[in-house]
Amino acid sequence: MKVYAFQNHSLVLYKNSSFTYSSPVQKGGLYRVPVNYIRRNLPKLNEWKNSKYFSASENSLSVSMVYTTEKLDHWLLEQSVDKKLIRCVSAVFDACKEIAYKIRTASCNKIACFNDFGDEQLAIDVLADKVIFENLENSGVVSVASSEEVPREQKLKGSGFSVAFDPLDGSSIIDTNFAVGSIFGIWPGDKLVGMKGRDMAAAALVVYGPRTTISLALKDIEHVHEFTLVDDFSARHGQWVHTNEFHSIEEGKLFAPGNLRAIQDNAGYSSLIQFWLNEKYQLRYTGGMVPDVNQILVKGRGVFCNPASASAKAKLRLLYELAPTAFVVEKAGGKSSDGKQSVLDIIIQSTDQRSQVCYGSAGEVERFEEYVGLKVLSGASV
Ligand code: FDP
Repeated sequence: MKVYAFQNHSLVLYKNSSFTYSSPVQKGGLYRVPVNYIRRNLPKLNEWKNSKYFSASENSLSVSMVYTTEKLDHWLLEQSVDKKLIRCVSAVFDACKEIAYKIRTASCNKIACFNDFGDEQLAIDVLADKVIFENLENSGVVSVASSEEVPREQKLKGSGFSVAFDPLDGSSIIDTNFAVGSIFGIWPGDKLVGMKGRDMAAAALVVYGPRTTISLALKDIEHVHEFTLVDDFSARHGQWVHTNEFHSIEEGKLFAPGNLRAIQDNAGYSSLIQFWLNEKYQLRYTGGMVPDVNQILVKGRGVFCNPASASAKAKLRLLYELAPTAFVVEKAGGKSSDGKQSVLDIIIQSTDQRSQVCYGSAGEVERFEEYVGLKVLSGASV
């Protein structure tokens, strides 16, 4: 029997056997118990196992319990988010739920992971791309969509928003079963090129790890909100529940240094790495940008960077990866920089535009600008 405790609001019980509960229940399925009921009847959560309201024996019962906040749709309604934006965000969450399931059930060889889609066996990143396009199209509120897989603006039949996404970031580590992610940027209107990150209506970072989570940032809502996919053993492959809120990124000795090969001809980056080593920072780098950045939100401290050099060029794309991630990081109280300015202030000139980047606490991003800056990129000697 497992007990997972999250914060406030309601208790969700999963049952795959019988158990006794004070109200009549059906066999099987999911039961939501209002938090007031829990407070009245189970003043101490850890006493629940011995309570008269839940009885269990080793042989007859297997119950897992999640003590959590509200479901995604209730949360969105409570925040008074624009109805069209709710439809767009819900389409993203629906797509990610399906992708999470496909990733969990994929089979992998040494090169890639595959899953069934219709009658075909498709690589998981191609599959993720299809699933997202279908969900955005069906939402009716997306007029333009563009994906890192097919980097051009494609007209959809809806109207209201334009969405850029990286369907499966970290495709080179998916066969190793490391955490991978998806990235979404949602802009109002019907174009992506010509916009800035700061113009976004919403952005999201999705982590497919031991848990599937989405860190969602909405323009008019404070902070970043984490939703966790909680399995409900149904054909819907789970439901999203609000599990965390990220509001500050403090100074702290945690670093995730990307594109390390650039230290060969970027002396500023080499010095910055030396600074972190001298200061005995904790190394936490997986090679997947989404989990590497998302950890900064969860821990509330740290730095991620992916600097460039003449021989190790910038790899990450502004539209699909950098701008949406910057939107999430800055909403969570952190900073972003390309070496000189916030990533949110860069005008997106083309779908393929790339940049070096740093995300993290204010002090770390300032240090990146000081050590790395644009020195190598502008041709200045370092
Ligand atoms: P991947 O190529 O595996 O999709 O966005 C691309 C990305 O992963 C990032 O997630 C990651 O931070 C970066 O590339 C790692 O690049 P290198 O493996 O070239 O260092």
